[in-house]
This record gives sequence, structure tokens and C-alpha cells, in this order.
Amino acid sequence: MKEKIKGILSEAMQTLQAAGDTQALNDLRVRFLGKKGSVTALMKEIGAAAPEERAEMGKMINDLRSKIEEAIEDALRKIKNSEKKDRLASERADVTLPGHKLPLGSLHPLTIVYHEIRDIFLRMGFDVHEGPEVECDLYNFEMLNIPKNHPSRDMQDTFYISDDVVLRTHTSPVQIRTMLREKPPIRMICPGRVYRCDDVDATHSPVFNQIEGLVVDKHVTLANLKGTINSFLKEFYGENTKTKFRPGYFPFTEPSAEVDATCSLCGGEGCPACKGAGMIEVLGCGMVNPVVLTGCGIDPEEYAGFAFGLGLDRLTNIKYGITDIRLLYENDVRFLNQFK
Ligand code: 2NL
Repeated sequence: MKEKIKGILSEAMQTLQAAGDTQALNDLRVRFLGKKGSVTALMKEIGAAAPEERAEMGKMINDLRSKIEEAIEDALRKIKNSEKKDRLASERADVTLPGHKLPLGSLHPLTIVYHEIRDIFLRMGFDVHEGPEVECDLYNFEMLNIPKNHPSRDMQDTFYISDDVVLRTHTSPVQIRTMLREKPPIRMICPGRVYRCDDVDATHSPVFNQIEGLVVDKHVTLANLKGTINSFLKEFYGENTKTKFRPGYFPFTEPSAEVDATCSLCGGEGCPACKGAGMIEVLGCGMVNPVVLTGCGIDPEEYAGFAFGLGLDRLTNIKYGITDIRLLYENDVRFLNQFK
């Protein structure tokens, strides 16, 4: 019996050495300690032994059982420890790796150029005023000296909400509202969306953006208008920018002028953007028509004013070499991402 026990113990220890994972250890437990295992079989032999030997045999077999059990537990602990080590090693995070970048938005090109223009006029002491996009005919046309039969009042050109309410066709009504509300001196710009009944193509959009400016004070002259416009264009396009004031016509200014500036794309050499001219039309302006001042309760004998208007879309397209206005309104991120 002693020999048998020794044999089983050494067999169990050898098998244990070879067992590399929990599955092999469970098999081993069944093989030696299970219902049909070799240690259990030994127990059954006790019944056949002489009564005085039974106690001793039982003790030896129990001893054997606990030795094997302990060895198995010990091996299990070792395997679990090394599995845990492997898992921790494989799950180890390298905190020095760079993080994932978050997708960032960017300013719309119209906003970028508006900010640039706005900041130039803020530095010159202008205020910024905004007003409604749905406007009275009175403020959009009548008080700007645009007569009832004027072509811009045509249903073909203007979006009518009702007989006397329109979508503003320029931001001038904001200036009318300011003159009605405030006494001179006035130095203001008014940016915003304006509307014209146009079909969409590369150069037309029924909604676009305008910035207008107005100065009203005592002793304001055409020289002040030219000086202000020249300063602005030199700041916006660069110190070497040349300008040309050509006679123009607007019902709300007298005299009126259209202003050309050195083409910023070719620096005056001539290119497709300026059609070879080296100069490009950038804004319209003039001395506020005394009729308009009077209508707003400002005495033209005491005060004078100048005003100007520019198309933000046009200036933005020239600045970035964009050849289709639709790109500014379609919000295609492949286009917008280029302005980061
Ligand atoms: C252009 C020309 C212009 C004005 C806008 C204005 C406003 C008032 C009184 C007098 Cl309240 N004038 N605005 C004056 C001259 C030209 O815009 O070509 N814009 C795109």
C-alpha cells in the first residue's frame, strides 16, 4: 500500500509539472481525485484490508489527497498570477502617445473679410449698426430718393412682402433709421444680408452681403470722402494700392463716384480677374444728397455727409481668387476647410 501511495504521488507530481494551464490542472484533479480517480480507488481498498490497518491506511490516503490538492492549488495560483501579468502587459497604455485631434470648425470667408473691413473702420472711429432684413418701402426706397418709377423698384428686381414691405435691396435703410434716431455727428458702417430677385449663376445670388458706410457732420467734404476711402483701400489691399474715382450716379448721393483700386491679384500687371486692366472696381460712394438729409430731419445748410457701399461677396472673391459666388452659400466643407 505504501508503495502504491508513493507511486501515485510521484505520478501526480510529474503530471503536474507538465500541466501548463487551468484546463490541464482540472483534468489532473479529475484523474487523481475525481469519483473514478486513482486516489478514490485506493479509498475503496480500505474495506478489504485488516481492521487494525484501516485507520493507518485512511490517514495515509487522506495525506496523499491533501498533498495533491495543495500542489494543484499552488500551480493554479502560479498560472493565474502569470496570466494576470500577461494581461496587464498587453493592456498597458502608452500615455506619451499623441491624442486624437478633434475636428475644428473655422470662420466663413465672408466673416473673415467682414472682420477685416470692420476692424479698419472701427480703428477710424466708426460704429457698427444693424437693422431688419424685412424693410419698409419707405426706408428702402422712398427716403433714399429712389422714385416710384425707378427700375430697381420693379417686381423683377425686388422681393415684395406686400405693397409697402420688401426684403431690403441694400443696407442703406439702416442708415436712414440711424439718421432719424440720432443727431450728427454720425460715423457708422452697416453690414448685412441684402436681397435681389436674381437667378443664381456664377456672379449672381438672390442673397448676398453688403457693407455701407455713412459720415454726417459739420464741414464734411468730398476731400474727407476721398481720404477715408483711400485710407481704407490702402489698409485693406496694401500701402502700394492706387485708386481712381470715376463719376457715377446714385439717386441718394450727389456727386457720386465709382472707385477702382489696383488689382490685388496681379498688383496692377493685368490678369484674368481684372480683365487685363490692372485696376478693379471695388465700391461706390458720394456726398449724401441734401434731399436725403432733409428727409431724415438733418439740415443740409448745417450738416453734410458722405456715404459708400461695397459688395462683401465681390471683395471676398477677389481676395481669395474665388470665381463662383455660389461657393460662398453652398457650405461645402471641402471649400470651407480651405479657410482654416
Ligand atoms: C454700391 C454703391 C452706395 C450709398 C451706397 C448711401 C446711404 C444713404 C445715403 C446715401 Cl442713407 N448713400 N449709400 C452711397 C453710395 C453708394 O453703394 O455700389 N454698393 C455695392
